[in-house]
Amino acid sequence: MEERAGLWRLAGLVAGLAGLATSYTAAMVLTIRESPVVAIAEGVIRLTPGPVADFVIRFFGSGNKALLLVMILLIVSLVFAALGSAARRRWWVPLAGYSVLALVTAAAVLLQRASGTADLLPVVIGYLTWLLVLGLLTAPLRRLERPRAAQDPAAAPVAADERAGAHGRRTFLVRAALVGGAAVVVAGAGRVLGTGRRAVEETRRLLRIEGAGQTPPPRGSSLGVDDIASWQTPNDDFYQIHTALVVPAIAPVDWRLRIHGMVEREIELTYDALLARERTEAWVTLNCVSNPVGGDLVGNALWTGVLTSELLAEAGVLPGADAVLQTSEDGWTCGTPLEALTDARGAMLAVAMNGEALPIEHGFPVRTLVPGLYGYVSATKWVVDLEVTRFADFSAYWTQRGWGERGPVKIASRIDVPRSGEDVPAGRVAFGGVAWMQGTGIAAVEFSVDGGEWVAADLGRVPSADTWVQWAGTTEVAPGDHRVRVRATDAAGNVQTDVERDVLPDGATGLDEVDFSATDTSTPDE
Ligand SMILES: Nc1nc2c(c(=O)[nH]1)N[C@H]1C(S)=C(S)[C@@H](COP(=O)(O)O)O[C@H]1N2
Ligand SMILES: [Mo]
Repeated sequence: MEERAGLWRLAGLVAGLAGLATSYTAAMVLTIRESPVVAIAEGVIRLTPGPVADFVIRFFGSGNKALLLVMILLIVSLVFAALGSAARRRWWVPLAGYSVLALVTAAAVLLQRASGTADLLPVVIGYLTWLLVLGLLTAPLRRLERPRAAQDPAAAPVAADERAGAHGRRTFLVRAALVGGAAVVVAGAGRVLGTGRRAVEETRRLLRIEGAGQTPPPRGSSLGVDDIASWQTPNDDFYQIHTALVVPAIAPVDWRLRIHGMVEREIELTYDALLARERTEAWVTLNCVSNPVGGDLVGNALWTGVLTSELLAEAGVLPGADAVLQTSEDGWTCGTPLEALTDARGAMLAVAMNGEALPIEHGFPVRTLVPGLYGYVSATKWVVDLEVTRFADFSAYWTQRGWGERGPVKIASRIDVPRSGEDVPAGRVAFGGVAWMQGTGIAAVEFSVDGGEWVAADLGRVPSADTWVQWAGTTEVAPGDHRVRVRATDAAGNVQTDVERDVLPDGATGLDEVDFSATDTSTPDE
């Protein structure tokens, strides 16, 4: 019966490794920075006491991470085999074991910098693979285990029993081989996806864009109120919107931009040629047309790049053109009014974001950025082609799907403080948030509690009309439940409308409002 015990262990091992393979490849497909096993390795490194870690790192040189991975793989392999073996007697042991492993891994993933709940998907996929494969592999084994004594000895002669046993064993081995083979293929696919990206990630990390990041946020841009979105959005916190499931990993040496169409002369640019040109740098707020009132698909960053107006002037735009059809490496398109790319607003081909080379998710190595337009008509990530043309002659990705052809931003303001449902002490209550109208600028922000008078808020300082502005103010609030609303007025005197419109087709309107309650905290007189 020793051989049979071995089969159970093998079942556990194959199921375990299959789960690692699917979770690894899921992480690569979702371009999560690293796979769950690496997250565990990093967690181990983080939790290892300093002197021990120092020793390990010095002892194994730079190979320590690989070694740690191999050690983790060996240990979990033993655990997997043990779980398979335990499944023979008690089906719930592997279930419990997988659950503990998944939870530990989930914790390790969440410990990583800038991870979100989506990063847990590979863990879930691995967990499901474990359960599925173990069930698949142990089913034939379980049939082998049926106690013979319970059966009628006459009905199950020894020869037939042995034949059934051989059959069950064969079924098991075939399944184990198929699953093992599939796991190798899946892991291999993940590796191909992963290495391309890792190489680009490494290139990007080592890249220094000379002169980028020299424009600090203006003094006074932050009002110093806790919980208002920070005036400068860090790259890791900047919202991401893209249709690509696997984002393009483009090495700068492979990048080319073609400017063509209704121009006197076509231009083809390499990354080096682009970097060799004179650069511009500006703080610009970028927002998504799908951002609902009060939503967070908006961020403010320092962008460094080359003015599109200069490139288009060099190409020589022909009369009659009114649009530029932009195409990204992944085939996404948008149509941008020609004027927005040639006027003085400072539209650029951006190479850096907050002083660093663009993060891959934000369009590395080059993206477009146009102040005053929603991202879906302007901010092409991984941009590779600019065709000067006419709106009448094409229709771009989102326009084909019912969104507006031109996408000028709309004036907006948001309440960050207090949070929805927050309980604050009654009396003087602090309110605050952000407001934006790129291209025009924000002149005033007011808030009103329970439909009462509009209270003017203080505004943070801004370097131009193209960024959001922080606002904050206080007013007396009595104990009880309340609702605060906010509205902005732009520098042209337009007051934000309270008419509510959906994001489709060209951006939401309406006023942000937050419900909160105020509690009497004054000490009653004795
Ligand atoms: N290649 C590509 N570029 C794209 C998109 C996309 O789906 N693919 N989405 C656009 C949209 S809708 C927005 S709002 C901005 C978001 O840019 P971000 O992800 O850097 O915040 O990118 C734009 N550029
Ligand atoms: Mo968007």
